[in-house]
Amino acid sequence: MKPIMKFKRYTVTAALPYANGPVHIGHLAGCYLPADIYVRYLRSKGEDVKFICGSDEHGVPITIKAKKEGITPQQVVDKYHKMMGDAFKEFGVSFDIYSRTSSKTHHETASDFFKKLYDKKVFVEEVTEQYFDEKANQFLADRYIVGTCPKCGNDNAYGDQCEKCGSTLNATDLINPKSALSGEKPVLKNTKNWFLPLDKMQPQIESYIDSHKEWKSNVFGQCKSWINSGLHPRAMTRDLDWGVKVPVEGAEGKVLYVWFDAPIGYISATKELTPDWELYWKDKETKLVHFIGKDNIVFHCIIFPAMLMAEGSYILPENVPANEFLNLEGDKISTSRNWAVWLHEYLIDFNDKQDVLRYTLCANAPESKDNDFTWKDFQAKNNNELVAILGNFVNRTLVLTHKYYEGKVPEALEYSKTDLLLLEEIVKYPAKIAASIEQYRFREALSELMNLARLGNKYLADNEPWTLIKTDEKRVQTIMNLSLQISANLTVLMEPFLPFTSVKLSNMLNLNKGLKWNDAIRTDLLLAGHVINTASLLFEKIEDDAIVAQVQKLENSKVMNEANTVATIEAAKPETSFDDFSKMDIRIGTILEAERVPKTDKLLKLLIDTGIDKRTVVSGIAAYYKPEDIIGQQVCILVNLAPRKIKGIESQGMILMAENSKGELSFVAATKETMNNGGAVK
Ligand code: B3M
Ligand code: ZN
Repeated sequence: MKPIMKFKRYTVTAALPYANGPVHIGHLAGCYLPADIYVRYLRSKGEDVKFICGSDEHGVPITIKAKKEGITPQQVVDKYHKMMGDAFKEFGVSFDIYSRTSSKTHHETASDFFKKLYDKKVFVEEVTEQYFDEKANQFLADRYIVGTCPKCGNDNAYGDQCEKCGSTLNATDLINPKSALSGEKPVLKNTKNWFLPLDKMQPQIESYIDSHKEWKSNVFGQCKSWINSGLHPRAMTRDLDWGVKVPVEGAEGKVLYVWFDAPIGYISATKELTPDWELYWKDKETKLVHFIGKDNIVFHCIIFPAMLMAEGSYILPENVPANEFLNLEGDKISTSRNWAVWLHEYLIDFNDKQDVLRYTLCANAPESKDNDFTWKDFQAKNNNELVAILGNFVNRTLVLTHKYYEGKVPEALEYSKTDLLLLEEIVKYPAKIAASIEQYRFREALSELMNLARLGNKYLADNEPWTLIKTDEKRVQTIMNLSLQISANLTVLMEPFLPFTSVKLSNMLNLNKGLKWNDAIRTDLLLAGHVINTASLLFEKIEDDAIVAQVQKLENSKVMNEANTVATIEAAKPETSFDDFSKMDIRIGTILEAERVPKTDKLLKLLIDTGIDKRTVVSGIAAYYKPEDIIGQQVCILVNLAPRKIKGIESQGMILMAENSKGELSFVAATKETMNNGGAVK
């Protein structure tokens, strides 16, 4: 175990999102919300902290989006940078700066960083064969290539990463690579690039990772598995025209690899924020923490630290609390399929309910495994927890205070035994919640916060001040005083999680605005005689129709998607000559027999009368037709296809099928029953 180090200051970053689309709940739950809770907590503890973020405006995701929308990459990033920044602000994500990697400071910082490594001869300069799309006349970096992952067989792996198994890849590792631009098979062509020799740095990187056994097990485990399979040199430059120009001679037409420039974005943003930026990046007493999603682990735990080590003057990340993914109603969140809850749309539908979403996403955060967001659960969390527990407790407390004492905090006269036990419990919460937050266990922290509200609720229910008021007014004063103290402590402790509600409650209680985390170990934040303000509800019940509307909205995107899928039928295959086509001998035949091929789902064995002979054909139509339904069916059959063994049966031809608009296969045949077998199809 490492000695627990006390840090003087904190640099906390949240992954720089690609500026190629609006922000959805998956982003928020993945890293921005936990990072914000962590930072708000640190600020409340009085720590010196800088919270850094900005848009990642380079890389292929941007240029692909630009191509799709028919606008320039600059127009793409301008549009989404603003939109993302606004969404974060509206949800209370309290960055000290939200910058962008297209800024001048960033271009200079990234360029200087590269130059420094270049001058230190860190890079290995190498001419390698890279994929080139001859049709598009350009080299294909990373996401411009798709193919089959050599590790897990996923057919949609990118040239730099497989999102299914999380492996980092080089484009040449992909099986059956295809250009994302033209769909063509790319060719290999020579080009010079600069590589970070991760292989040579492996011992250093390994001992760095090994010194962080306290990291979350998903993070540590992934790092170990990469290291164990051996690190490879990785190109830090790309043949592209969008990005930070490579600042050395002989690098025309090349830019820095986006995963080289993007993490430096954290540094550039800090530079823009404060002239003291070096303290936040180079002082050993600074704790550097990166909040990210799981697909970014290798870049933050291995590649970026390797860059920092090679540079030499920077501190290394102290922790990288990565979350897993959040799904939506049982399906992967997807921008292209519009399967998402967009923050800007949520705000239109649930005006002023940012904290309800923050609460649900935190309570359900994918901290140790992928998790699911459902609208039903959102409603339940609001109605059964926020309204029924936290809201109910606070509301009863404030309403009774107004009713019995005209809004003046009553004095606690004499504590009963249960009061004393309660007081003992209350003061434990700041440390309990803090311990969970400091270990990046935000769900646990939030449930502790709710336990404090539960405690208050139970206290009111057990003591029934509304009954006692008739018989023991003095006792009621103490009960109400204690309930008010719990409300005040809740105001302080909820702030990282529910900042909007905290402000609202603080105003209702007319609390001193400068209260800090450790003030919540006191039980006298509200002095007797202090006057509180009018009470209003902290949370409102969400009715079924609002939830049904959201589910319907998602259903609509599903329907739209299906419609689109049919509309975007695969691109036509390359041209074929008439001569080639006319070589095919297609006849009309009739199915005489049909049976399933054992141990397969798709195959039927057919006996077909072709007019010239009777032959066996194996056909993959079992999903669409039952054998007994197709006896007598006329079909088009290609009779001069070379025979082929399928599941041990020799198939002597192929029947022609076509896809209908629902994507199902149907027969291509003359409908007139008078058509004779053997008739050639012309
Ligand atoms: N833009 C990937 C992403 O948005 C990337 C993160 C950069 S952090 C330096 O998932
Ligand atoms: Zn894979």
